[in-house]
Amino acid sequence: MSRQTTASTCCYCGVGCGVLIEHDDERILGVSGDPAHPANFGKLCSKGSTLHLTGDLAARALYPELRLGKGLSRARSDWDSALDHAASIFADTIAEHGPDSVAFYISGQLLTEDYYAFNKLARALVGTNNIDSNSRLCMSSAVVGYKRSLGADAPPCSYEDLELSDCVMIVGSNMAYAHPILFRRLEEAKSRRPQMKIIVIDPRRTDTCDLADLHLAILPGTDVALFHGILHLLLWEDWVDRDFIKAHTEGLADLKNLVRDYTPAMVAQICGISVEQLHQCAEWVGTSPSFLSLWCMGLNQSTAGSAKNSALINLHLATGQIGRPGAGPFSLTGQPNAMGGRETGSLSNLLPGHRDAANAEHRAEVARYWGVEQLPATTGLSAIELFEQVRSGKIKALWIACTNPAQSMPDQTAVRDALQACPFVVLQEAFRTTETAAFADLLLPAASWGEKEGSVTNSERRISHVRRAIAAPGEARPDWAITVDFAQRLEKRLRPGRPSLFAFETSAQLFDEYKQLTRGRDLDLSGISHALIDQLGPQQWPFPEGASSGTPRLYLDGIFPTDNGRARFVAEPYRAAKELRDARYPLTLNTGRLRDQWHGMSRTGTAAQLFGHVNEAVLSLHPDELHRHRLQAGDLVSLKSRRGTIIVAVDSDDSVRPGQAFLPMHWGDRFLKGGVNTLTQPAFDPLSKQPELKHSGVRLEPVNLPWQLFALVEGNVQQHLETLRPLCEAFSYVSLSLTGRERPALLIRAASAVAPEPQLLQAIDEQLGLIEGPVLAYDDPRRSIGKRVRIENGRITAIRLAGETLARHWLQNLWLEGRADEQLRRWLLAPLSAPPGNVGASVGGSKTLCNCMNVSQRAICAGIERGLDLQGLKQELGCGTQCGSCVPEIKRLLVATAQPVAAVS
Ligand SMILES: Nc1nc2c(c(=O)[nH]1)N[C@H]1C(S)=C(S)[C@@H](COP(=O)(O)OP(=O)(O)OC[C@H]3O[C@@H](n4cnc5c(=O)[nH]c(N)nc54)[C@H](O)[C@@H]3O)O[C@H]1N2
Ligand SMILES: Nc1nc2c(c(=O)[nH]1)N[C@H]1C(S)=C(S)[C@@H](COP(=O)(O)OP(=O)(O)OC[C@H]3O[C@@H](n4cnc5c(=O)[nH]c(N)nc54)[C@H](O)[C@@H]3O)O[C@H]1N2
Ligand code: SF4
Ligand SMILES: [Mo]
Repeated sequence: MSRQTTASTCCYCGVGCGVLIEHDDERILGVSGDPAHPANFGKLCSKGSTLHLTGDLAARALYPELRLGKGLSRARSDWDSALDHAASIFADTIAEHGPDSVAFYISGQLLTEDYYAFNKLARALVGTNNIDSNSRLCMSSAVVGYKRSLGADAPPCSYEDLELSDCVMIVGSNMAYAHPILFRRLEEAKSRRPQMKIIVIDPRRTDTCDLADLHLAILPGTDVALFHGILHLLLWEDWVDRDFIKAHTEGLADLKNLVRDYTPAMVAQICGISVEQLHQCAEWVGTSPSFLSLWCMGLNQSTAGSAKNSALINLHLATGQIGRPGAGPFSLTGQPNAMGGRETGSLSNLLPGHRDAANAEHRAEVARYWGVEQLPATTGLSAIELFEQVRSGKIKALWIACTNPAQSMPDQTAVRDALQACPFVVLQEAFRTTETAAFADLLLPAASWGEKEGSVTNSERRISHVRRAIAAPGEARPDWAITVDFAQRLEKRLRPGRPSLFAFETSAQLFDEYKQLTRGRDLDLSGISHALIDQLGPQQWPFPEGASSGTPRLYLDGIFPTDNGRARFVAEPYRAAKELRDARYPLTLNTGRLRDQWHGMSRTGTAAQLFGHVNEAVLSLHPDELHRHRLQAGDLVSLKSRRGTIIVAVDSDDSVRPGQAFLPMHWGDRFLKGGVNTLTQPAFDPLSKQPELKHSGVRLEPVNLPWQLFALVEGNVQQHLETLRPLCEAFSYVSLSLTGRERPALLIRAASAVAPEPQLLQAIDEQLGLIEGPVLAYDDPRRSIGKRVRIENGRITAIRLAGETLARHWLQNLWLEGRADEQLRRWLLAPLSAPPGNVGASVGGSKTLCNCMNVSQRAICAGIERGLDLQGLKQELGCGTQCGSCVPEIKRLLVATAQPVAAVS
């Protein structure tokens, strides 16, 4: 087969970069940035550029699988039987318990056409508003913020504004990790125009702070107080745009009354910053010729998420910093098509075309267009409420697509109970390995990135055509096709003899039907089609029929899509996060992203290379906090919240303030026993219903888990993971990851209070290939200590240490170097457990900073010691020369070496 290139988009974040997929019609061979795509102009970050290395077929869902009774295991089925079965269960449930006894939980990672099919299915055919998406955990506070402050859910800016702005405030966003290509654009702009001011507002000192002129490490959840404090100063200093306020806004009087109380001293105290910092921030916001704000989950994932969004937009309205180049409130959308979800009505309270389910006129418009008598008026359930009602038994059939709630929803114990209790769970998934897959009664294999066609909208309202490069593996089908097929079977039962609502054969037909519902609305994209994007390239809405180009910026005329055309100041007082630190839970747990992992790791977790940057879930704590708890980096602790407990290793990290703790969000039960969201809370914002995933009260308790296990095994890592993870369930602490680039291996660390039964260890050894063949073993059953290594062709291919694991770094390094020498043999066959001689550098120290060029932190530090600067490091080691994602970290190492900080005693 000849090599070909297909232009498409990256399936990860909301930047929406264009990618060129290199393939031979059967396999994807490589990816590169699409130079013609206006989001990234050819660049890709460390996740985008490794897309072709992910998606191991061994982890993919390939055939429909059906479970015919709880307690039984699923068996392979075929599409006809599977979908007929699902249709009959849904039809029966609806007939017996009404339309609101079923629900759909979908995802910001679906394509616009997929969403549209799901919305029509739920609202027009089933007759329920119980259709919500994981965007409830992500963007719903921004949706409320835009709608109530500006009148419509429309981010008004363009990426270009990052380059044009004089003052950029990045708040609750670690864009260096989460929106790297936009961060690259900002870095370049700042290096061209160093006078541009960058403010970062984040309780942690993240890599994003690398670019900041001012970092406000506010106390978690205090953003509303901060924004009101800034507005207080803007009004006091007269840094406001009175003409704009008068001509284009309403409601300032009430807000003025409110913010009068937010004096600098009080705000500085609430936020845990200095009055000088507050003043500096207000001055730059108020006096810069243009002011842009960028925000993400630090604002949205909060019980005050809606208030935070509106309080930030207030600052733009007061200064007239909206509707012109380099200015405006600009939410960074998380998922690749969270925007498309909002446009098509994929939250329970919305309807297609930026309409509201609670609005009778909106319902009538859509019902008329769809040719049904009416749409349901009952309020639909939002994600947290939805799973509550699954748990209480009110929802009896649940359809989940393209999301992994058994990993990503807060309060996992409740979520897993709900999934367990639900009589019928359907899961439409590309990977059969996810935590949620274990609960599915029907697993439907979905085509994934590179295998499906449709459209997505990125953060700047730009619609791209997602193109298919290769056929989906096995029997996997595109999401819209699965949904339409199911809907056709269901309508035969629910509306027999009536014309089909789902006569779609291509995704373009779905798009063409959908776009008419946007006609005349703020997001009017009736002029766009798949073919038009192919012709003109990706376009920004609004793009009404007859237009020749899209719309880079909204509200240039100061007219807003509210009833009277005026934007609204929103006056809401600061409310603290729900779980404040107290004597029982003295730490605030913050959770968030790592650079190289994506959410529950169904895709990124298949590439060993992507574990190189951070190999294990560790709890970051300030050195003082470690000291106070008498802990050392690497120690295991029991981390408790009001909802559950997990056991995890701690690390010393002075980018986290004392009293706080940070855990990456990515590790679910598959990779870390219990998973991170066992701890997080379901409390949500009253308007957006978005849960407070960023702040949970926790405490640390010491654990005594003297019996430890370390294992490493090469080969089919997905299969090893699948068989070994359940065997590890008996241990208190279990952490799995992949390692190695050329020869990927599965790595297991586990610990428990007492040694396991010998049979369990034997079962594990069997899986590891450490029973027979070229295996060297030393066992001391009396001490419950044992070591086994498999050596093939002079190289280690599997390791297992039990009891204690002192030699693990040494062995892992030997494995990495492909060595299996006499010294190893002698050590293996002796009762010694500690490694011979020098333990060798810990493998932890060789964390891969530059993933593209495979350059370790150790190599970079050595280079810095030799006197190399950034340019020198790039030239000599090649690090940071490709995607650039590691440059902020390299710069930090350079700074740390230049000004050694006093060691913490
Ligand atoms: N590498 C990577 N990139 C991703 C994703 C991924 O999984 N991996 N996921 C994508 C998705 S869906 C999303 S939603 C985005 C999320 O992108 P971000 O929101 O940028 O990422 P997070 O790390 O979740 O959180 C951002 C920051 O909020 C801070 N924060 C916590 N509490 C507060 C607070 O009270 N106030 C303020 N001001 N800040 C606070 C945290 O310390 C954290 O640094 O990333 C997208 N991009
Ligand atoms: N503690 C904590 N929890 C969080 C967050 C946090 O910051 N902290 N962030 C929250 C946020 S912002 C988000 S967006 C959520 C994300 O949470 P999830 O939505 O659960 O995240 P993913 O793991 O990306 O799930 C997407 C699933 O779709 C599958 N998939 C991939 N491609 C396709 C496809 O084409 N079709 C189908 N049908 N399936 C496909 C993937 O294998 C994956 O299992 O997590 C939330 N949870
Ligand atoms: S910034 Fe990275 S993850 Fe996001 S779309 Fe671009 S390449 Fe993909
Ligand atoms: Mo998200």
